[in-house]
Amino acid sequence: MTYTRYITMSARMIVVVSAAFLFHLAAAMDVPDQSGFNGSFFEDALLYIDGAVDSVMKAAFQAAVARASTSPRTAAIVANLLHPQHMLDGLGAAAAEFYVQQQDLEVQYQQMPNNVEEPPRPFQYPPPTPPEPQAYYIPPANRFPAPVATVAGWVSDTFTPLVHTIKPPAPLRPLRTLPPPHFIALARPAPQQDMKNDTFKPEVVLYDLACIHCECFSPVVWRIRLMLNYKQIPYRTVFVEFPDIEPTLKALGISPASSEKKYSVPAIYHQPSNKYIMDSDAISKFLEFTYPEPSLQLSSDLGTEIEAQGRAVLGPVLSIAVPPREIDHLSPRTAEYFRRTREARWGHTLESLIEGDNEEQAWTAAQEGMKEQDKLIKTNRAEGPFVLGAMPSYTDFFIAGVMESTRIVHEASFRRHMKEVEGTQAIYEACLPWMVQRD
Ligand SMILES: N[C@@H](CCC(=O)N[C@@H](CS)C(=O)NCC(=O)O)C(=O)O
Repeated sequence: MTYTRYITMSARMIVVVSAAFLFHLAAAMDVPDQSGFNGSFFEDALLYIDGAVDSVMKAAFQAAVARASTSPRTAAIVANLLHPQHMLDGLGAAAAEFYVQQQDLEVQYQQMPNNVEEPPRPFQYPPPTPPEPQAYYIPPANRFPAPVATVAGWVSDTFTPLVHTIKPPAPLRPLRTLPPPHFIALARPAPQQDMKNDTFKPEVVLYDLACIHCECFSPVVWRIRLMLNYKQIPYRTVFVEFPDIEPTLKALGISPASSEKKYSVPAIYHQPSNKYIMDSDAISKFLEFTYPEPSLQLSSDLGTEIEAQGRAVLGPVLSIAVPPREIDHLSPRTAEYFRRTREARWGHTLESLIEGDNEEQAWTAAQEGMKEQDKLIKTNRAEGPFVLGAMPSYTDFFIAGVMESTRIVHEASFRRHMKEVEGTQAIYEACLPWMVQRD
């Protein structure tokens, strides 16, 4: 009886131990959890291949491949890449790995996952044509450089394609200050010349004073420019810096009318008559004679009085207000020249002109004169906006030239001038159509 019991117990133990052994064996053959799978796919998969080849268990190998990814599509591709698996049968682990390494990938081009950065490119302007929204990459033979999780996202189409946006550089600052709003509102179709057109033949070259805005800012040159624009004479401009006026005009063979006079702009070259002329008075007479239509009255008693009074009344105010600000509108070389020559001539700094209440005092001192000036300017107001009524004269260009020059250098002085001598506003605005060509 006892023996029978021992035999029975022994048999049960053998069954239990065998079952435990079989379970253990089955567990050993199972694949590890997905959580432990965190490297390049092939490196990790080869661990399973080792086990699979050693035990020659096809099902375990397939399971390893299938569990390599949660994406069925990835599993399908991986299985395809490793096909034909039966070639591994009978190979040792090293030989199997070598075989897998040598396989050509059937998928030649793979979309890059979106966490792979492009190499930085040098700045280019204009920007190069934007690349395709998705970059392509030929993976090295039999190696997936990306972690399986990324590969899974990529083959299952769940990643967002890279979108390259190349930011263009900020637009360049406009060189010129914009004209004031009333300028834009009032300017009528201008006698502007299409210089880009091949048929444009300038008859006049206007030598003008250079400033950093590349536009006319000299009150005297403005008189001639207004006249050229008014008469629609085709011309082009050559801007000359203050220190270059004398050498430039000398080189052209121009000489001042008398030994007291110095080289100055405006100067013109008249191409049809092959003549160089310097000095605004001489130029205005020449232009009126050569281009009589539309005519411009160059002088009148009223005009002469207004110009003389303007010089006497507003001259002192503007010669205080303008030079210290003018320097900000000149190139560095010219600003240095301007400061050196003016300060030597006047015996004080430019800035001292507007120190304290100098400027205010000058405006106050001009009060009575400005009232007189306003009355004179409005003499013929009933007939039109200009000094002589309906038609512009050279005096209007004298006034408008001073105002436009002041506006460019110091807008506050321009506005005050227009407020104190009210009649100037109508003249300035009526001259705006002839201020459109300004360079
Ligand atoms: N008398 C000359 C004077 C013109 C004038 O003063 N021009 C100034 C520029 S607004 C000039 O050229 N200055 C040269 C200098 O200061 O070196 C005219 O009416 O044309």
